[in-house]
Amino acid sequence: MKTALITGVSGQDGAYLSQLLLKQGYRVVGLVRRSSNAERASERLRWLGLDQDVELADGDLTDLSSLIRVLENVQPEEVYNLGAQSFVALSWQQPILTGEVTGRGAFNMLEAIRLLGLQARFYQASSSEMYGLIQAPIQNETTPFYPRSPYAVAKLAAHWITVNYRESFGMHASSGILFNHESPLRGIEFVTRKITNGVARIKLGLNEYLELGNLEAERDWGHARDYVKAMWLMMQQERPGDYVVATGRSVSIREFCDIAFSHAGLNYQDHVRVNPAFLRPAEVDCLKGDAAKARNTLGWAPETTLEELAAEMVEADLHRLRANA
Ligand code: NDP
Ligand code: GDR
Repeated sequence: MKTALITGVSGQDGAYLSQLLLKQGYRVVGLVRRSSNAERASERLRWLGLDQDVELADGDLTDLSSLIRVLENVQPEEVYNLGAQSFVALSWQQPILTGEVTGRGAFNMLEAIRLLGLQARFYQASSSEMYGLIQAPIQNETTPFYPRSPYAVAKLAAHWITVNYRESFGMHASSGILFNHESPLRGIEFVTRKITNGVARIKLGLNEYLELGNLEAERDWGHARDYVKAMWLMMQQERPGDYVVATGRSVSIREFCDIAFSHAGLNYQDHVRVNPAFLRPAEVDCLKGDAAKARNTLGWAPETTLEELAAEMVEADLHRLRANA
């Protein structure tokens, strides 16, 4: 039985990755930071019915000693570094914390593995945000990066230290450059979930309007359940590497509103208002990924359409609100 350690296990991807690894027969240990409400750490795992199956270990990406202790105890064969301050908009409010967790956290984890002499394979959750001010209309592994937020700058440092430890120390360290991926377990502050939750609230008569920022930004959105498969596949390769994971279809926030509101029989134009408070100091206007390398080398392809994803998210939000009524 293989053992995997997942940082960020309480987040969206941590939950879906746990599900996938448990199905493959892994022992899954998740790193969680101490909270005054321990229940919250397992909330997403509980949604997937996995809270009894994932072991939790206390630690924090900013605390090297805790990472060393956990790695020493757990002795994982695979380490998935998903932990981050992952909300781009917040990274302008808390740039230093974002640098510490999202950037230096990866340095800490790689260094902990190296200091202990573990043979563990390492996955870094890199991001399409690193392309920022895009240098090519469709982005692949060779497209130059141009980060546009403190978050993206931190992710770029984490990405390059992963490449560097691979090249310097021969570590099996891979970096997945994942484009936006969503699900019913997406945090409510991210735009897709904010929209699907808004649709559900409007449908149930709890609100009349939804306030958003830039409706013209375009994103290449996939389903988190599909994307965690790509992470696992990277770790099963004989050689480590960097892979873009994307659908190749890019859609504006406005179009996503149209899809999500239409699913509930509503017209988004009657309910969406623009509030400049949600605009960002620097925007990433358009992202569209070319996942040919993942398709050809890993045999990976997305399985869920954007319409299916939006429908699943709206239905889940309706269900949640009705259950809490
Ligand atoms: P989430 O925001 O849902 O989850 C982030 C996780 O990181 C949470 O479990 C959080 O714990 C944990 N975390 C935060 N700070 C620390 C810390 N100091 N020490 C340890 N853990 C910490 O993110 P996603 O699941 O959506 O994304 C997973 C990873 O993939 C992130 O690194 C993200 O930046 C990256 N990514 C995501 C994409 C997406 O579209 N979803 C696309 C590309 C990259 P807590 O619950 O305690 O807050
Ligand atoms: P992003 O996701 O910044 O791409 O980062 P988010 O959903 O926050 O924003 C996507 C786009 O929507 C626009 N937008 C709004 N965004 C939010 N959150 N709220 C709004 O009201 C709103 N209105 C318009 C944004 O300006 C932006 O253009 C996500 C995170 O998961 C990162 O961790 C990850 O690395 C990248 O995806 C790939």
